Amino acid sequence: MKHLSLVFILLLFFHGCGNESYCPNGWELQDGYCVKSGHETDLDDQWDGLEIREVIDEDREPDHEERQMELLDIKSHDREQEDADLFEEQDGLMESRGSEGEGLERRQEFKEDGETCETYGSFCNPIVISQFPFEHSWDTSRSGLSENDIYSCAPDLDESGPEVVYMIDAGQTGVLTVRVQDSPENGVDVDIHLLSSPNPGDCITRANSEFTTWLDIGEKYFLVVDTYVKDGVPQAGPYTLTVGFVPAPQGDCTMLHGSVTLKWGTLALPATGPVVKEAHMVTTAEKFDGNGWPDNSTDGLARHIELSSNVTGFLADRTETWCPYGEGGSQWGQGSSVKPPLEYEAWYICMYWTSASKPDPGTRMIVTNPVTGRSVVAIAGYETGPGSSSAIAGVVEEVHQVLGTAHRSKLMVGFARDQDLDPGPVDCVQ
Ligand SMILES: [Ca+2]
Ligand SMILES: [Ca+2]
Ligand SMILES: [Ca+2]
Repeated sequence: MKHLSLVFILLLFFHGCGNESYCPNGWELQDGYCVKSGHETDLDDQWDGLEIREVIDEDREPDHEERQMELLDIKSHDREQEDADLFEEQDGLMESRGSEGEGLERRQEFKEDGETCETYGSFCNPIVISQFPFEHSWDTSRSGLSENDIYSCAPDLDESGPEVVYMIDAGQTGVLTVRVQDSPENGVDVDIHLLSSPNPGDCITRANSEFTTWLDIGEKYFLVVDTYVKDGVPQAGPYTLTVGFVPAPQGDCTMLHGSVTLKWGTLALPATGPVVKEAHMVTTAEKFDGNGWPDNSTDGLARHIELSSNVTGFLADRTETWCPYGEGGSQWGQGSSVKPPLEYEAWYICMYWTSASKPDPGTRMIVTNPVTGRSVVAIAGYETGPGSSSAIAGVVEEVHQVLGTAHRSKLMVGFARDQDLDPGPVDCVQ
């Protein structure tokens, strides 16, 4: 193990020295630094004595304009009126739990000539999701639609039972969490599939009960609740669908260039390496009796998750408990500084700072998945760790979930040049 750690530290330093293997997929070496392919570096900027590497994205602008044009098209006046009409009818549908909607002539792009779209919850007449959190209880055994049997995401699974089709219109880039609650103990197993077209070959992701994925503005997404067929028997029946969305506003993801002193050594930033999954901290919004802290690893945790979800809109299932008791004399859920506010705790990052290098609470860092290019604005200054050079940083579980990564996955981290960024998912425009 000792040898591995040493190799890792050496690798870290080689990174800054221009070892080409440092750069992840989709990034390239320029002037000794990893930048996204197709970007140019500008090393002139200075901030707080740290050298700044400005990343100029020449390709991004027209692409973004195109997306805006597409959005404007989608959001034409007629459409908005249709949306309003549909929402009234959807409300009625939800109250009556599955009665047929009337006159829902909308989103007809996929209707063939002469075909009627009477089935509410079909591809040419989908149930539109445009407000979050969205919740809908229905029953696949009451769906008149059964067109998709197999999805490219999981071609071995038999989904030939009846399905219900939703369309997602978030109107902006962000992170979607979809959950479906069914009852396998009663022979009901419906699954969730996200498609980029009505074609089941265009499956983006799927799950038995929950998935989290990014949506891009201007793209069209269908969400299909489909019935799994087990031993020839369709597991159709009632379900409750819940959809949450965390917007990813556009932001400048430029990371400052410099080095940071940690308790185990000096690290050049931005750095790419293993990032551990951290537990939860008690926030300024929470009150506890007695000594003011949780009594154990889960005391008040469900309330914490609910409060946090209400603030962020992030609905994915959480698995971590409170930060452990006893580390440096700490209480359950206590970090190394003051309590963070709710909206910061959901996105916190820590490194093994020294007392001199510890950033002020609220300091913005950028965390990027080097495989997908997706990024989160993380908040430093409330927690310190992990206490070993075998990981470069730690992030609360929400950050890993949003980036599609896990405990010790390799992530790129650095200090944000823009310290006014909103915490959470970010649509990097620089
Ligand atoms: Ca089906
Ligand atoms: Ca299921
Ligand atoms: Ca299933």
